[in-house]
Amino acid sequence: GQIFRLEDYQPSNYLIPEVVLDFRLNAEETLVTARLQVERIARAPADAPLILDGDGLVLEALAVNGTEAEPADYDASPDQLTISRLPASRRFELTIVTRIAPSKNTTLMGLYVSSGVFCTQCEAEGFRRITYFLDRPDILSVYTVRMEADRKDAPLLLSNGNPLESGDLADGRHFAVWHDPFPKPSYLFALVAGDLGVVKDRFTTASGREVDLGIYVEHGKEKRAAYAMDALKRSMRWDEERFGREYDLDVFNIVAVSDFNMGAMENKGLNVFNDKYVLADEDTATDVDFANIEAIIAHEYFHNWTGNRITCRDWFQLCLKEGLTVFRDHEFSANERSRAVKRIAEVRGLRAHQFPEDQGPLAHPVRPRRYREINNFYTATVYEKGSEVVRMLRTILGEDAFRAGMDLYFERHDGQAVTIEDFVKAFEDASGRDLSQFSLWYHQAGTPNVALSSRYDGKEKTLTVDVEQSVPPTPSESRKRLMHIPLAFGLVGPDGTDLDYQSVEGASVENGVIHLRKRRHQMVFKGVKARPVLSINRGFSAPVTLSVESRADEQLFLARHDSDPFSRWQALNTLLTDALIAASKAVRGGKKPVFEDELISVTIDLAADETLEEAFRALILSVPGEADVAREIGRDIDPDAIHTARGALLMAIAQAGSQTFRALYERLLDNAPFSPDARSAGRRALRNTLIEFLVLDSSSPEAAYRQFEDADNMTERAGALTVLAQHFHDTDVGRAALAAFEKRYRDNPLVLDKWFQIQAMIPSAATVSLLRSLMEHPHFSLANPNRVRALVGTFSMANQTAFHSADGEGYRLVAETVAALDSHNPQVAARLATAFRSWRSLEKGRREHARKLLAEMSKRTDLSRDLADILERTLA
Ligand code: B3K
Ligand code: ZN
Repeated sequence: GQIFRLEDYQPSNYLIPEVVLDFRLNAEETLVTARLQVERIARAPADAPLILDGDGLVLEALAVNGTEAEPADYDASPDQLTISRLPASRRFELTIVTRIAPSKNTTLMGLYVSSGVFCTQCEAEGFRRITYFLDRPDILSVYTVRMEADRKDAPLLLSNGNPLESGDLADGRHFAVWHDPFPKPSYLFALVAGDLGVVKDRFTTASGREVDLGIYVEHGKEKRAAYAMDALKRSMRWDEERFGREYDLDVFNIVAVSDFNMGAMENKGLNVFNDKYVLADEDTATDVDFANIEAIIAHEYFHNWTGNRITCRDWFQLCLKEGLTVFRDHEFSANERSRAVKRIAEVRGLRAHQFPEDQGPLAHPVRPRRYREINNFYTATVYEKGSEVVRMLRTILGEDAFRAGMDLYFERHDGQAVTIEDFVKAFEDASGRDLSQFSLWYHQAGTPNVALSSRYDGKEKTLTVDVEQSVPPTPSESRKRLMHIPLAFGLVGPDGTDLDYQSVEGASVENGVIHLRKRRHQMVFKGVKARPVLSINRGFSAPVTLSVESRADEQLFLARHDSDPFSRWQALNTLLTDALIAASKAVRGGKKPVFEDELISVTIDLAADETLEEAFRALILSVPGEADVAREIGRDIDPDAIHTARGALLMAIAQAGSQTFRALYERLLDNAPFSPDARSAGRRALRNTLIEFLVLDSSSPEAAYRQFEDADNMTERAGALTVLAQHFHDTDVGRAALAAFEKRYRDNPLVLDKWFQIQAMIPSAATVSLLRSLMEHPHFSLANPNRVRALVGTFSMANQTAFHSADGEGYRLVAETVAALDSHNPQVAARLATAFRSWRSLEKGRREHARKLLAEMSKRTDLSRDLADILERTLA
């Protein structure tokens, strides 16, 4: 297949300043008329052909300046329209008529139908499935969109921008016209037509613009959109206060649809959402759902400036909008909730998703240089590591210079399609600093490692710290350059407060941050009055792995006393991970795993510490997952040994914490009416972690079943059901709970997804056959991405023992699903296939099963470009 390379970028010979689209909407057959004002750029030759992108299109008619084109003057194929003879004048008008079939569109790209509602998804290259176009993000056009449909089926007609006019037509048809005054790339085009309910509100911007807000959902679900509306208004205010960014149209609409390839889409003025990230109330959504809704509503809204007003020159620059916008939504959530808890959750996510990507065959730089299929680059690296890079920029520059850089970026590039170089330059110019070494974070793949050791000299009162950085090789990048790594730190004194020092040499240190720029630094802190414990990479200031030479008692001390809550969690997490690695080794060697008493007691003490917030204590009790331990082991992995080791650790904590946990669980019971706020959610999170220890300690499902029955909210109900399924799935109580849940929520797809998901996580040899029978369930369908992700996605990502079952049956199940999906929805198939990305780090038997299946799959001749690309890179 064709490979696209960054260095091949060429500006287009033609621009399309204006687009008028006309849609005759009909599910089976929709006629699209596009009237394009085209402009040849001054330096292009007059006979330069105009080559428009298409994808599976049928051309009905083509006219140039209103006159039907001669067949000899153009060539139309489903994937391209080449016009070789064009008027001599630099400006002309093209009229293109295409015919498309929305109801047959199973890829969910371009125009399709979801539960009877017409909707579109154009990022990255879906617009070319609607009409022939220069479908690339540096072509910015002003759009006017006219839609015509049956009034009965589609009383609602929405597009980007502001509504212009609407009215009735003959035969029960009607129309509406929308106009978006802001030039935008085609990937931000959207339309929605259907019969939906709405929640309306208003927002007045800082400078007094009145904005009509609408969230459109299936009839009857309006009440469940209230939280999303609240999150939207808070996002709009926050962007004004924090970044000085105001909304710019008279309306802002969000539409929730049930068939969607990802989370949501930031189309200008008309965001389209996976309904999973809109709909919530206490009976149907967990606190995690509420938090995700808040974050994604904010994310898509923030794109209005970082992505829409300033967009990407080409798709290699994807992180320009995604990394930056993730950083902005992280800051928003940190502001609305607990900053420390939010940071820990982010780091856990980064390590669970981005680190394995960066350490496996799919590794790529935050700004890639080549791709075969751009949809495969909406990755944890582009999004989450991209956000970490922006966060480091802020750490290095400080809040004020960072904000000045953002202001300059907005001022300089509003209305443009730009690059990462433009972005970084704005910060260099605003701060006067040289960011060239720092920019390597965008260009170089791989997770850097920092090795550290320190020694204190009591007589001289000096602390000497030796630091060394290294970046491991990644596919097609064997030699790495030295990075600029900002490490926030503290010297924690005997009483737990940070010690001062008089001077430091060997590396530059500013505002509590060490700046590594060389391979090795030997740093000497002078005037350190007592022996400190070094607390390093506070707040996870740099996305690196650490190899710290330190004693377990020093880590325990940090877990108990560090003034940075993130570091306390990190210190404990490091100790627990090390203990689990040792225990897995023991299990594999046929020995019984043992855990240090002190490690167990610090865990329990922190969980019980009433001076700490409940959400933080819940994270303390969420001991590292099986996949976390596997990742740290890194090679020759035996998932069964890890599972046994982790089970033993949970049991050890459960037994030692028995009394404490029982009392705490009762105390946390909240009789107040439900509220989704962070404090209440934290209390529920802690109760949900405790319930697992209670049932383990008592070897009885009873406490969990009681919580399942008594819960007045989904967080506690699903939490209890998860514990029952994990530990008591083959008991009557476990089966009864699963059956009751199914019965109660059978008609609510989003909740039924949780039922599928909870079963997909059951750690048992029988889970593969359970999954096969669930795929025959009347409510299972390969056509609905949420359902596929809930069942098969969860299985492949969150069920280490069953997915990696030693007989290879877990792999087979996923491989078969991928193959079946591919002809239907290649994007979802390719995403599911990335579950195999760490296959080389498994022990020999499993590795061989995975290799065989991957090789078998990649031999098929009918693979989509999406899947072929993932398979090829995974096997390389
Ligand atoms: N920009 C979209 C993602 C589009 C994915 C296309 N395969 C959502 C977001 O990041 O906000
Ligand atoms: Zn985004």
